[in-house]
Amino acid sequence: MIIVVGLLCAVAVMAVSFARAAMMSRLSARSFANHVAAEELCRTAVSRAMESVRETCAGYAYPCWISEPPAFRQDALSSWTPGGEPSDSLLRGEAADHVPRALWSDASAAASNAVWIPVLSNAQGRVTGRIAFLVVNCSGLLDANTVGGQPQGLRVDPSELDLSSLPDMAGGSNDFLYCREQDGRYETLPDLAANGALCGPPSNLFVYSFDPNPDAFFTETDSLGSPFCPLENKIPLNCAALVDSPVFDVYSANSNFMRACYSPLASAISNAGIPNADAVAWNIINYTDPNRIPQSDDPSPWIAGPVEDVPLINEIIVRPVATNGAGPATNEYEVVVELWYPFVPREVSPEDEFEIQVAVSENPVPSEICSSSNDILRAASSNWSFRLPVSSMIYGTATEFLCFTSPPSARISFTDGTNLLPLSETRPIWLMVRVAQNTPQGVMPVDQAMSATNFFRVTAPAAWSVNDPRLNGSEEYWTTQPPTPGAMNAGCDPLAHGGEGVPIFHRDSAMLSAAEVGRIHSLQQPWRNLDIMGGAAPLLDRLTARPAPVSAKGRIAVSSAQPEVLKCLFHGLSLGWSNSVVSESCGLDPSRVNNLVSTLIENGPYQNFADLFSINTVAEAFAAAVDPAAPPCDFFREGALCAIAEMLTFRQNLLTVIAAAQVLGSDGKTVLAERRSVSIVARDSYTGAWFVRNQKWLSGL
Ligand SMILES: [Ca+2]
Ligand SMILES: [Ca+2]
Ligand SMILES: [Ca+2]
Repeated sequence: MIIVVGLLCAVAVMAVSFARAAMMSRLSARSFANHVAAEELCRTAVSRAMESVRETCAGYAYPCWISEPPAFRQDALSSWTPGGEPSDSLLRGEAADHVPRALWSDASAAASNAVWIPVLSNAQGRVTGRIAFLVVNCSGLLDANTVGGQPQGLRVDPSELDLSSLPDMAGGSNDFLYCREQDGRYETLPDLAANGALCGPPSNLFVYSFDPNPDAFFTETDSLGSPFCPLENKIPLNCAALVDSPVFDVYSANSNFMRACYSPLASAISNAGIPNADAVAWNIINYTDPNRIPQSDDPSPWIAGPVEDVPLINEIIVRPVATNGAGPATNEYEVVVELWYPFVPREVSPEDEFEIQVAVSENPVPSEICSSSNDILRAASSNWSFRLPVSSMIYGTATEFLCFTSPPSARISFTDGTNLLPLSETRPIWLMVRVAQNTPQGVMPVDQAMSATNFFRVTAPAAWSVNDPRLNGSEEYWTTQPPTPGAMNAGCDPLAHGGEGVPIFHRDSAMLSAAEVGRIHSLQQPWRNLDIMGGAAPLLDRLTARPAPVSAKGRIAVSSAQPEVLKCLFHGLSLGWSNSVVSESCGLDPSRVNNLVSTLIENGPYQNFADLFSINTVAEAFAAAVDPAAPPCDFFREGALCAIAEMLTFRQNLLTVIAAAQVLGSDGKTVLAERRSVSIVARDSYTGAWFVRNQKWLSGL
């Protein structure tokens, strides 16, 4: 009996224990299920947040939330639904450490407006949970993992940025870079905050950057941010510099080059709305190709063809020779030809084997002679014609201009048998001047003066000057002027009417930045190059200096609203050029940089380069940022843009999403579980595609 009762008691105890354990398991299972449901809701909240980003960014390359409903701030967006119940602060606790300080005021203002969005169960239509979110736009910050660390070099990589002006740095940028080296990659903002060289929580720095392809551009704005956004690849500028096989058969390019390189380039230029697209394309090709022979599809490209950095015929003087060099002038004449080499950084050396050819004839010469590359001296009276080698020419030195005079043996004279007779309408001479280069293919003309069809008819002593020697093949740009042998011509003003100025920069190798197209002669008027901070800005969107599509890290959004980030782009920047003798350099003016930065912020955000320069104030601010003491020429005027263009992106949206989710009980009020997370989301502003770079669960409720 006692045993039986004892057993029953034991069984009863076991049953109670079992029931209790079962209840505990059930509770724990339910709690676990609620916890999982809350995490799932939290992920849903991130997706819902990105849906809000998609809606508000449709048609824009950069978030512009300032004009949206009241819950939105410039760089922050929060969950909102009509009549929504305010969510408790999304930024409490650990979450706050994930917001860059530069964005704190926008983030906290938006967070205070965040509301819960109810989540309804499909089956019963009752509220089973709710979500809230805050999206902080971190696109306009610097990627702490990639910026800085390298000296200013070719100025094409964000690692060349000078971080020393950044207020985030406590002990100078070197300390920061040293700590970064020790720490390795930063994955979250608190991770970055542990870098001992920052003066506090990161403000203008972020831990990620992502531009899926800087070498693509969009062709239509309305569908920006959707999968239907039409994208095209940018066209390489450096085709002529980078192809391995020979491209040119003397003056013309082979068909492979024309199909693969020239045609896409000319089309892109034309599609950008630039006049004279063919001529501009050939100018780009000759700027980048290693030779100095002007190539184009023109049968005589040395006459009015593309620009190469060769000695250019600048002034032609026919003058009487003084008796014994000092006495009164006689009716014996000499020709003086002035060459100008206005190019940097390249120079002309004797090894380049340039020569000047002056052909003088007492009879009209068939125009075919002018347009043929055959030696012109054979077609002229050889005793008045001459050729002379061109030795060294270096811009900024005494050899920038060189004059070549008829040798005594080639002086021009007419005689009646006794006396020398003057030049006159009835006793004219015909004159043609060329510069040629001795190449492995033979002596090839590279420049020719006056016009394609005429030997130049001279009936009296005079001096003829050209305004822009690159246009010296056209008669219309020549005028008679007081002679200026060895100096800039009377009637030449490289800065007139917004002209580009001198020197003219010419590489004969690959461009480093697409913005170098601003140095390309546009052929429309003297001293005009492509205005990349104006009508030619669309070229920056369509052309690339890189050989192939790349993924670039650390690019900076020029639409950033953070002044310190934009200032960093220009900090410590030095602009300049040098040849073997002369160099010119200048920095930027800090107060004018501040003005440029505020102009950029006031007028942003921007869709692309064309949009950036659609208003003149931005171009003016770029030009004005350069030290006012800098030489007045486009090399410096466009220098600040040229130095940053390859580091910019319009495609990179980086978002910190703080999400909260609650699972609610059957009364729709009791909170059964809550989860909060912070995610870094990278978004392609062109297609709207996005991915979560990392998601971290936040501790505590
Ligand atoms: Ca060239
Ligand atoms: Ca060439
Ligand atoms: Ca001159």
